[in-house]
Amino acid sequence: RAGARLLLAGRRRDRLHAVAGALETAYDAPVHALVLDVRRQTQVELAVASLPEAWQRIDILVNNAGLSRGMDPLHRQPVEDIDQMIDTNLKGLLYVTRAVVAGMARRDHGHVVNIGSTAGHGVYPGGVVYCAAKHAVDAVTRGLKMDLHGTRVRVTSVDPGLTETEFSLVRFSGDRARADAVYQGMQPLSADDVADAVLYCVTRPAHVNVADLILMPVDQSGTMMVHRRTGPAS
Ligand code: 8X3
Repeated sequence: RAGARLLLAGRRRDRLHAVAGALETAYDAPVHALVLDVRRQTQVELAVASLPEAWQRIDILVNNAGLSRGMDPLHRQPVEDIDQMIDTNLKGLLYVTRAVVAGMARRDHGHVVNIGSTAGHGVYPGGVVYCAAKHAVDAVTRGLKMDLHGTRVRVTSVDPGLTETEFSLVRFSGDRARADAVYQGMQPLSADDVADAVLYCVTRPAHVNVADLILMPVDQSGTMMVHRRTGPAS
């Protein structure tokens, strides 16, 4: 809608192509879809290096891949869950950023938007690894801006609180009732709310760098402080 050409990357081919097709149809937007798992460094490197000529100049990178697994204390958490969070939320973000930012620095133009979290500003029980990864994303955002100091490349973190996507369903391994309970009686943010915040950041005048934008539902006043207007369904 804002006139961007869209380079979409994701693991799930069917969903990726469905979204690409829908965006092409709805907005007449040029779309290039890339099946990519950000955890695979060589795949990331190769994918970015072998983009078709017309898609090589990336102006805006949105690092959105991320997830949370479980809410058990660390000593009861499966090692695979720890690895999946760190590999995706932190290492994947580093791999993609490293591959894309080189061109931005060379062209003295670009914008990196990291999707962080309120979990990058506070911690909560059962969130050790997720919060640690999001704190790390906060450090990456601030450090990357310093790495690029003196260039016109912008670096932003957009940090949402409770947002109803597949996030809780993934965290609770498909347990729909447990996932729904997270948003019970309150209105969470939507994916559109977060996208709107990203759009705000990337459409500021070129000399303005939004360093960090934290957004929460009005019913959330802290990571664990949520006002619920109705009780659980009986
Ligand atoms: C999402 C925010 O509080 O559900 O990153 O971890 S929270």
